[in-house]
Amino acid sequence: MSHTIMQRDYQTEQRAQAYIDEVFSQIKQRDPHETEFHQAVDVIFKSIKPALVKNPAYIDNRILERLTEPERLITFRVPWVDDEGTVQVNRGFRVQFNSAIGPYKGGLRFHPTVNSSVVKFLGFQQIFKNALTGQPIGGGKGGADFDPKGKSDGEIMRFCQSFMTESSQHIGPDTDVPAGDIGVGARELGYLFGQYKKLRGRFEAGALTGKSLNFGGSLGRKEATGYGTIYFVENMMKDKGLNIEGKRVVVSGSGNVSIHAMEKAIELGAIVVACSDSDGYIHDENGIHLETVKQLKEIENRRIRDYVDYHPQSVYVEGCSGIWTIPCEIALPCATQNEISGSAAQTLIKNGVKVVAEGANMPSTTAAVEQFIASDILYAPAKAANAGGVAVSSLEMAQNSSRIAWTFEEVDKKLKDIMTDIYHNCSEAAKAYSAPGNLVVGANIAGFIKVADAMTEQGVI
Ligand code: NDP
Ligand code: 2IT
Repeated sequence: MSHTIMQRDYQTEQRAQAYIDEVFSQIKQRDPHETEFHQAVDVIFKSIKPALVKNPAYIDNRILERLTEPERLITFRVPWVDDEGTVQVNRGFRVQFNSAIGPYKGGLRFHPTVNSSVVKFLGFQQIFKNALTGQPIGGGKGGADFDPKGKSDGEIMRFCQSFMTESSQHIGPDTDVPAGDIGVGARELGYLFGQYKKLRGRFEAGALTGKSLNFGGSLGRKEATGYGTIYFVENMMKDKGLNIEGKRVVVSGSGNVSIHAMEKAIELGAIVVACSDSDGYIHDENGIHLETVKQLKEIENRRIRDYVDYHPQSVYVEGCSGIWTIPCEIALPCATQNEISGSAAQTLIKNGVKVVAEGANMPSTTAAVEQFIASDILYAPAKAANAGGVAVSSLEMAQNSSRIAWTFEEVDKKLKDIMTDIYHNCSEAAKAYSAPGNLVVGANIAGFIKVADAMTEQGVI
């Protein structure tokens, strides 16, 4: 390479890094308290320099400032009346982050920790996740700082109705399509849909996904995130001549994602030895009895500690973080953000973990991710590993538009193909950008390029 070419490359690289640093420092200055959002931006910014070097038009078009500023952030009052007749007020959010490749799409989270930082981190990473699915969906997210725990069915219904009274004017099948996330499942989506239909005076099935099968839901959506995560793990392992059969698996959480990840892993011959809820975890060396977990968590609304009453050979431990001290070959964080610390990652690695795949969104801290990458763990970042849920949401939208319902087998086959494509696209992008095997770089660059190109082609809007 001639001296001048090398110098030019160096200058472009310096310019790209200076641009990334400048935008990141502006973001932190502007909203200093939004730490989760900063973390999600940092993950993308640490990967994309080679894409900016290859295509400096992204810098000229100020793509990073535009990508990190939501198209719209709606904050609203959610008043409702509890069973005692007392008026309660919660704060609702919807972030419509990016519509470059389709209508805003992303779940609703009802949890006391929800705030603008959490909604923005989730909405931001949703942009790239949705791009990776290959489906025509933009990025959005929403929720409320409402705690569904201990609420009656009537309270949940009144809360959902009030939440939708405000949301209905912002959403629609071609505008913004919410779905579930933590604390929002088929029951909540039913109440949300009922209120949406009443306010609209029309049956617009495609305005929400994750609906009941009785009114426009898709077979396979309930299972999609957890199953998709395992399909992704299968792809990663196959590439290294490994498979899931007989492997010991630790899964955090015992909600929608967790239960279906366990179900598929067990079906493929793995031994799931632990799972948790927000109080603590159970450890069953002979393999968790999933039917008991389902009965407790899906049907009876009880705590995971009650599992030991039915399986006395198992152990319950109070507190969540200790779950990562259990030796396993496959770790699947499927509960919440930042649940694997740097030291938990170190312990997992010391105990021989081979695969870490994120069913939850941003469950590994920055320090944990660094450890996984440095130790050559097969590490699948959330935006790739858990994209199956939103991908099947998009298939639900397609079925709603065409008024046709596919069989479970048809949806499951499409999900498998989508997860295989995501794995190969991330893997290829990692190779093309000099980071073979690094799926963080692969997922971030593949997702970023698709969205940045769509934004560029649509002009400065
Ligand atoms: P659920 O509400 O069904 O389950 C959440 C599970 O995680 C519960 O077991 C819950 O315990 C536990 N949990 C929640 N918050 C915490 C916390 N702060 N500390 C410890 N444990 C906690 O939610 P989902 O299964 O739908 O979501 C789980 C994760 O997967 C989230 O990160 C979500 O963003 C992500 N995700 C979900 C998708 C979906 O389709 N649903 C798609 C892609 C990602 P408890 O019962 O005690 O509250
Ligand atoms: O984080 C996620 O991808 C979800 N909660 C699912 C979003 C959706 O629209 O199905």
